[in-house]
Amino acid sequence: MKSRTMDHVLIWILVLLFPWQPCLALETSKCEEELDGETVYYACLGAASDLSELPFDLTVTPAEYTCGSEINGQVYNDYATQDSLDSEKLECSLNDRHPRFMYDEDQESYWQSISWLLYPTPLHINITLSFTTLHELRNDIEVAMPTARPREMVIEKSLDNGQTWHPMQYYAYNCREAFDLEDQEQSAVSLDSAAEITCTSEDSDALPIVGEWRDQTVAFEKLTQLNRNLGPVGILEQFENDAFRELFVFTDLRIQLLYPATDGEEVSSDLLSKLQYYYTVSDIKLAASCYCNLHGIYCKENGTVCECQHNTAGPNCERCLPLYNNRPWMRGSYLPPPGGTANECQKCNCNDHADSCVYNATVGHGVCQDCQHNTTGVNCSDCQTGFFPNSSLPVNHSGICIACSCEPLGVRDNDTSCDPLTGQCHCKAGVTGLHCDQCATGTYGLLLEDFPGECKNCSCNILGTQDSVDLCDQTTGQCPCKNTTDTATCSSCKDKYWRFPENSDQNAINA
Ligand SMILES: [Ca+2]
Repeated sequence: MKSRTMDHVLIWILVLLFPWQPCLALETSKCEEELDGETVYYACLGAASDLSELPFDLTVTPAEYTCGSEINGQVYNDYATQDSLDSEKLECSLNDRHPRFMYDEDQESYWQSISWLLYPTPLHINITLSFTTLHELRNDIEVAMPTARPREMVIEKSLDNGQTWHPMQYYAYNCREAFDLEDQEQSAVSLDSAAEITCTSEDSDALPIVGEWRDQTVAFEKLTQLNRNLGPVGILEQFENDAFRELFVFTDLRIQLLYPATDGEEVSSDLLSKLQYYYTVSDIKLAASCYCNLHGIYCKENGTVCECQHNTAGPNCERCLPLYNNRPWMRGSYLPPPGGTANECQKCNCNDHADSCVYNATVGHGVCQDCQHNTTGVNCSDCQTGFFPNSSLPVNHSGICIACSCEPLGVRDNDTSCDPLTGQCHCKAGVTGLHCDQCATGTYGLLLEDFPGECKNCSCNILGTQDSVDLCDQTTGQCPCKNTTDTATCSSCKDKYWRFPENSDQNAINA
């Protein structure tokens, strides 16, 4: 077994060799495999994808704030750089500055907003990336902004498809003034401050760009910095904590551009100087994967739902399959590194008689629901009231439970149940048989309409019956008469016979 120190060394080597490799990784990307007839489960995680490989929609709001748009009948396509300001205005067209240039993998092309001619109306623009399902960030977000970066900006995220938003990082040239927050370098993040949402001045510009296009970004680098400060294993340990892990999970990301870099001239009436205040984005870079709770590698249906393994289900593999709730659902774990733990859902023991079960903490395992085939019990291993097991069949056989078929007229207190092992119905006094459908020896008539449910004595005249028996037909009550005697109880001579027998060996005498 590899030591923890070796893991540290190995992961650090990987991080140093491949700085853009995802911070979060597992030894194997397999979820499960068959080994010697047994299924072996592994925590599993797909490879991180770049933005270009992920399904998302990007929207700019207000949409008309893209350079070249028409607002109230006027086309806003003029802009300037400080270099060009004194000589001429520049113009852009919507086609050249379209939002799609933010993710076209071409560093030269870029989106550009309108210039801030509308001051003092705020130049607030939201760039929203909507993913249809939860994704997890696997590395930094880098927003390349080739002209001046905003004076104020926020990166936010939503976990509910844009219904509510949570800030991830504030950016301001003056954090105190803009957001009433202390200016803090992202590299200062520690375990204690990991959940804190901070403001940094590192990625903001004070002035409009002077000179050429610049290779500069606004970055969200909490994951990388934590990885650096906690160590690659340390950060994996933190992912056991829900609040920590959720820092990096999202359905949507939103970049709020709140104030462009200006030289302060916006407050004057100099329209021309306002031409140099605007935003540009040439590239949004991030690495993410669909969020499957370490129970799946791929997303299917155009990236909208996880292809769940480990007997899990749901868009994010966030629950167990119906018949696999023998223990509570658990998220997969990165621990122990580098392989992690699958925490797969386990099948309930329902003996093939149920399609679902629910974990019950009191009994300590899953309780089967809606047992079929007349079975019952937490494991569908008993027969329902009114049924008993066919001992010649295996317990998972659909015919395992046989109906008691007790005769209602013959049971005690209308109880038509039977012994759960033998199938013996609960007969009232004087009634016998497995199903309580027979009168005891010497009685008859349980099912007769004249006196239903009663067993009457045969009352055979033993002098008139064969072998002197006092037994009669169960249904009719007919005693077995000698060939010379008659009536139900064999108490008379047949026609044409006389002198009824005086002992058992005698017959009546033929006339
Ligand atoms: Ca581009």
